[in-house]
Amino acid sequence: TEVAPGAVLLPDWLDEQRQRELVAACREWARPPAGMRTVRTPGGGVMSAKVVCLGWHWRPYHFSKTADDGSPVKPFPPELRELARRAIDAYGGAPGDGLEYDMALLNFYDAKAHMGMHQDKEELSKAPVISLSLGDTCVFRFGNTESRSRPYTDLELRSGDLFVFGGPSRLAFHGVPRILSGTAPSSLGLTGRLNLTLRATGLNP
Ligand code: MD3
Ligand code: FE
Repeated sequence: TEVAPGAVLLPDWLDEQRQRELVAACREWARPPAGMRTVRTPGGGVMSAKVVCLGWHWRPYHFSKTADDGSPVKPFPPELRELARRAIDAYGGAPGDGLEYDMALLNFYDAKAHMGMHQDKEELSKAPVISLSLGDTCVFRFGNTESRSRPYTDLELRSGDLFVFGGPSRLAFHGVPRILSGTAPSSLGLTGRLNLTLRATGLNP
């Protein structure tokens, strides 16, 4: 379903088996070196969601190849390149779209974590951002391209949902005001929420 121009939500896109495999892989990717970390924002704040990066290391306003602990960033795995291609197919991309994905950003939310309204503008590529939700349901706030305030639409993202943000929606403000604690499918063995985004940085290796 097209939520806004270029923003397509495909509920329940990942079956439970695939969700379990992804959660297991994310746990591995979260291990040090270059594992899960806390992100400090330039304004002196701290993000409440914990972050893991693959392919490129993201800091606010900057991509690099070196993690905060000085280790090289983990590689972008071929399985995620294939997942991106399938997601862009499902979104309705043209043949060949979906081959340029080179980084993943994993956000781990506990019951109290949230994410303020922001735009994702670090990437040089206009390729859509691919979002996969795992674990607890969240309230996702999808706004406009002008400011972080109204008008915006609140919707729930559930475990297994695919959401692709391209076209005019690529630069929309968005955030996660809250996590609905205890709503994760019990078979996942996950407390909290895990969001996996796949991106094309448009940067050279
Ligand atoms: C719309 N993550 O990592 S996913 C982020 O659930 C981020 O962890 C949220 O915002 C999360 O930057 C939201 C949905 C999402 C991701 C990226 C977008 C929506 C987007 C980029 C552009 C427009
Ligand atoms: Fe974002």
